Amino acid sequence: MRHACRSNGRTGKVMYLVTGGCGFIGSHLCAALRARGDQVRVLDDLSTGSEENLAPGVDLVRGNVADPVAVRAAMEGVNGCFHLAAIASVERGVREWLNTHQANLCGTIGILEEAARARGRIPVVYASSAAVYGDCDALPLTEDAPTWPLSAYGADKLGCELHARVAGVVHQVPSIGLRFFNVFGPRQDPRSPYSGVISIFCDRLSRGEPVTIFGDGGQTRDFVFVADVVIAMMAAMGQASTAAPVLNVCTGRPTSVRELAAVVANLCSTRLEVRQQPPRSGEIRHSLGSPSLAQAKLGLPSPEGLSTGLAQVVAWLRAGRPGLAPASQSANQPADRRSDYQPAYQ
Ligand code: NAD
Ligand code: UD2
Repeated sequence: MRHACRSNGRTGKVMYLVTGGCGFIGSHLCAALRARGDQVRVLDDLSTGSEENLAPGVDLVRGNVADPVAVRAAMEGVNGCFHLAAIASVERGVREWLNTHQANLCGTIGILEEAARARGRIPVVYASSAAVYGDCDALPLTEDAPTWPLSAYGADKLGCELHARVAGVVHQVPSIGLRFFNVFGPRQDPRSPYSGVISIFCDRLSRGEPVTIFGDGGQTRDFVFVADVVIAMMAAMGQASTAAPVLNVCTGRPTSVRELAAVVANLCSTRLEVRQQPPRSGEIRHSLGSPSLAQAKLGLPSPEGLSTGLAQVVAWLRAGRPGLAPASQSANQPADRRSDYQPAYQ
């Protein structure tokens, strides 16, 4: 279905800017936007993302989201912006405090400032994180829970929410922030030291290798499948407002790391061999969100079950990880590998 543009008095097809569109979540969003007939431009510096992730027909502007000149060029003529570009790693925020701050908070302010310059104001849907909550005891976390981040990454994501509010009040920029919990799915690179536990476990167990569990494995997470995150982002664009709302994107279902390992081993038909290591320092024991407000505001369907999502990750790994460039030869990867994997929402 093609969407005629009704916003900002423009006519014609809708054009969206997706920052970070070459990354894990952004590439799925671009594919879904293209599948419904939207025009898509991506601003990405390819620092962790890969051009091979991009769906056909997406325009790539290679640049830094913290560079106002690059942002201005990328925002030209768009009807909305999905802002995902960030250094999505708590650990890197520890080691590169100022550098990650520039990408994660200054980059967001740059997007909001440019959105304010457009005559009709450009609506912005941006990625926040469950990291804004820190270690909060009252579970499941609702959006009105106290925000007390424990990391520079979480502090910057909370800063994004505060600046989005300022953008709404002072500059009339409509926005909406989505607090993603632990997102998983195909194209999350298991070789990255910052990758999520699901991609690591699926990678190891699909090859019959042991997995490492930090601590006793009783810690729990709210794992949300990437296709559900894409659905939430697309629905959120219509709900951007100058009140700058924020919503959780989660399932409300806890899964322990030990349970996860067992489910993945079963899916891979392999014996589970666990190597135990001490708990990671500063780690949250339980992270669980309430999806109720987002479901009500965005009209979201029930989230995908964990096993269904896991099966797609394992299928993607077995297909040779299409879309992810081989570690040392990203420029040589054949472009037609992109079409080997079709996400469920297409
Ligand atoms: P990712 O690393 O796969 O994608 C990030 C993309 O942004 C990459 O393509 C990277 O090249 C690009 N990028 C990084 N810095 C940039 C810069 N300065 N200028 C331009 N492009 C830049 O990460 P992801 O998991 O897809 O995360 C997407 C967003 O969702 C991020 O904002 C992240 O903080 C947020 N988030 C992710 C999770 C998760 O579980 N994956 C959880 C909470 C929030
Ligand atoms: C997630 C996000 C992080 C930040 C944080 C906020 C990812 C990848 N990271 O960190 O960016 O938003 O939430 O709270 O989404 N584990 C193992 N073995 C492994 C790998 C991990 O036991 O090989 C454990 C790990 O100790 C943790 C759990 O699995 O208890 C989840 O780890 P993670 O790195 O996937 O995500 P998390 O919640 O630490």
